[in-house]
Amino acid sequence: SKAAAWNAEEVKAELLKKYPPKVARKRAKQILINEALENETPEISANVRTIPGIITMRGCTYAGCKGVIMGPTRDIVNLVHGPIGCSFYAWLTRRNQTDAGPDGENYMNYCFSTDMQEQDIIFGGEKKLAAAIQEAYDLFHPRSIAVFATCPVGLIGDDIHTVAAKMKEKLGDCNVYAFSCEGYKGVSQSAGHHIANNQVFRHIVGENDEVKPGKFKINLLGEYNIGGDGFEIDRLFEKCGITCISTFSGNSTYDQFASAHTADLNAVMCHRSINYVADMLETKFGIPWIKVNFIGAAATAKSLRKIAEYFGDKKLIARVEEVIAEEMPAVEAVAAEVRPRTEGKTAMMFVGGSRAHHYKELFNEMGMKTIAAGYEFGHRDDYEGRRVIPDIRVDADSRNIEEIEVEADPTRYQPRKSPKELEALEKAGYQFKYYDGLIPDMDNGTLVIDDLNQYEAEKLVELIKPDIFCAGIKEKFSVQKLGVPMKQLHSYDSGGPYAGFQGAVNFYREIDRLVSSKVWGYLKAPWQRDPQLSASYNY
Ligand code: CFN
Ligand code: HCA
Repeated sequence: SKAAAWNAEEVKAELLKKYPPKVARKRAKQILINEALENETPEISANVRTIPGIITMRGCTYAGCKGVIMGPTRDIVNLVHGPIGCSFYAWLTRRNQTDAGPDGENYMNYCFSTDMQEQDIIFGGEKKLAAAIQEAYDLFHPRSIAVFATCPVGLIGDDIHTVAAKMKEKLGDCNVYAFSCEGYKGVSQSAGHHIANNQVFRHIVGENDEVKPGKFKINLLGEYNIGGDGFEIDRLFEKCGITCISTFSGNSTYDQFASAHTADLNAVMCHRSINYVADMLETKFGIPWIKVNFIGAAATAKSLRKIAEYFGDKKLIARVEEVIAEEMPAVEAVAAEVRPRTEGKTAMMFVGGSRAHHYKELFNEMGMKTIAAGYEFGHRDDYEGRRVIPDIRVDADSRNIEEIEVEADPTRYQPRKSPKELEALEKAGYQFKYYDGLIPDMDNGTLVIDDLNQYEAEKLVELIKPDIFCAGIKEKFSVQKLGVPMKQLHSYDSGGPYAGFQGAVNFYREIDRLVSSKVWGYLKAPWQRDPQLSASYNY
């Protein structure tokens, strides 16, 4: 392994060297050298604005709301009010998969947009939006139509909520509601998650009180069926005898959201994107939530056990053990097969708001070390694994950006207090929720970097040369051109599923192929490698 050949302090200094002093000071608070085991890692600055001029890896609020949270639901018509590019460039790129069954409704392959033009920007687009809702209704008669605002909608002041309410009333049997998720709001996708959570809770959850059959009823929150992950998790739930009432939101339906309040437990997979729904279900309906992670075979086993323990049913606990015992041998066999080639190799991961942490487990199982990791838009609670349970105002108006900023209130989030201070806070009535966070899980001396940008990504790869680099499409080719294999942990390139037991097997094999390939050594042309050849070409 090349791991020992670099020094974290030097790397950090090198990353900051090119910035003007003010920018360097700000970035320094987002680049940490991990010492979490001694609990001495300084506080990370997260969920803050990207400094203008920096080419961030982040996406926008519209992406977080329409693309991430609402996008994977198959029988809601997701209508984007905006210029066509916002729809076109988000069309099926996330690889969230759907199986509607033989007769099921599925609008996933469609791309619905009002296709705003210059005249709509000047004279207003409300009439065009109402007409588009009517057209979608006439064509498909969907159970529900969701309207999403893009940047210009907020700038010109189209009142999409009033249009949606009027159309809902006019259509009668179709729930129509809107999301003020203009791309420029907030600092990243994260604001869009919050807006989507609030609206889905206000307009859909609780609409269907019908009690579904099943003994152990859960909702799976924060699982989006990327590359079929959700299908593998569903397979395991079924095998164990756990009933999944709703998934937020991979391969989900309107009715699943509407019935979510009939479940007994919420299992939260991606905390960042859906914690607001988890909190609201707890506050309004008394359904508690636990953190799970189905990325990694050990993590999957642990999460299934956690769910069974919550119900405390002897038969369920025994069944879960049976399933684990049945599934693990195949996983362990492949892990043992790849390990001679993967052991000791190094990985870097810069993804979203939970995967940079979740995937560390899978690399661990292959004997690989994560030497640098970070989120694009995680908050401090995602880094530190501890948060105050907020008192959610369920009826707060999500059109108001203030509600999003509630989270920045320092009295609500006290994640890095000493045990004594925490005790005092707990006595004062604050309730904490604890779960695994990225920082406590990283080894000493590794790098934790928030909102990594394109420049720093290339610098990191040049300086440390990891055996594999994981991020998104914007990083894919610049990294590979530096001679380092790159795995997309958003879309999984064309692969997956990587969740659950079968997913772990897929991942081991894929990473083995990538880090063992000799192709990266042939990246330089002969004359670039050999000075003598180079001289003879340059006569
Ligand atoms: S599927 Fe999720 S797991 S929802 Fe979130 S924070 Fe994004 S779209 Mo890309 S891959 Fe990524 Fe996470 Fe949760 Fe995906 S790490 S950035 S907004 N994300
Ligand atoms: C988004 C979606 C994204 C982008 C992935 C990428 C996804 O943030 O808008 O940059 O490759 O997972 O599809 O995160």
